[in-house]
Amino acid sequence: MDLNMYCHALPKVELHAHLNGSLSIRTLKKLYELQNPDGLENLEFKDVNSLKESFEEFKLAHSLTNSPKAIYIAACDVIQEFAEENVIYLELRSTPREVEGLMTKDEYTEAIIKAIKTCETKCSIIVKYLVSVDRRHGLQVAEENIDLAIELQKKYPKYVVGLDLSGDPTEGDVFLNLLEKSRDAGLRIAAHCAEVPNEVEIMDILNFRPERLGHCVCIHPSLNGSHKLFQRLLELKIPVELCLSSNVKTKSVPTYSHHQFKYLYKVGHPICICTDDKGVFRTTLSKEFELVASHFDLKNTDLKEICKLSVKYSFATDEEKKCLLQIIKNFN
Ligand code: 6MZ
Repeated sequence: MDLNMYCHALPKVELHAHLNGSLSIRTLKKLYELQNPDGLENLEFKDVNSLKESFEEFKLAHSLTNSPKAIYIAACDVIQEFAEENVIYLELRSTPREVEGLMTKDEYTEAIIKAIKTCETKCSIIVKYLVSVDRRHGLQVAEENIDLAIELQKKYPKYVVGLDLSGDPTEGDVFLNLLEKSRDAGLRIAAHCAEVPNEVEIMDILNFRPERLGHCVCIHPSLNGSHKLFQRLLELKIPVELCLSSNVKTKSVPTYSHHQFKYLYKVGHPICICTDDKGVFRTTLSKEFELVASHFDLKNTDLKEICKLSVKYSFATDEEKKCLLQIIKNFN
């Protein structure tokens, strides 16, 4: 089997996918038609070349996912697309959003849960929801979303398993004190960390010890980090969600071969491979595995091992982990 076929067929685990960044062009067009039944299509899809441009792209998705129906369609499509490329476990994250007159935050999150329930019966995939807190939206909104996440977890413990701290890393704050509250309530925390250089903030996030970290670009000294930060990350052994296309396309790292994957993988630090925003970065999880294999000379058995370890770092239950591991082990 060639690399392309192997990466597609491999049963994979996706731990870092933002709903509105994961919408395919097909889904965006479908949502546009829902909003404009008689209108001519007026959509423009640009390739992003910086972190700022990626945040501009989310605005298009947000303008189209402005009702519970649109969120439901979006979430169903994203889950189905991951399932079609043999993702067997998906943690989908999304920021609860209200749209005046059209949708409340409760309706937003309920639409995601409904989509997960629909797809769980139709596709062979386990899906969990991480409630996102956008650092740009300020303390009050963060508190509101954390309270909502705690309530949702009580109502849907099978599906709502964690909190994601995300948003434009050049803006806002990281609300670590508030996150403590969700941790006390039993929610696991996946925090974006070091997408841009900021030694003090990065050290604060590391010392908070989230269950998982996203990106961790500017930690290694060769990528605008420092020995101190890199040593601290290694010492803490927190699993890192690595998103190669996202980091290269936003120019957070200069090329694939410069990616922090090489430093972390070499020393055996826990990592997993993820898409981040498969729509915005025009990728798939299979492609991300191919990129890792081709740029860092990994064998099929190494890729399979990464999938097994990703199960370990996931927020699945012990029983689910056992089943997922069995599926991966049986794959040849
Ligand atoms: C930080 C990101 C991100 O929540 O509306 N998001 N936050 N860094 C990134 N790297 C490129 N990619 C996505 O999905 C879109 C939201 O996810 C976060 C941003 O807050 C973005 O608005 P949802 O489903």
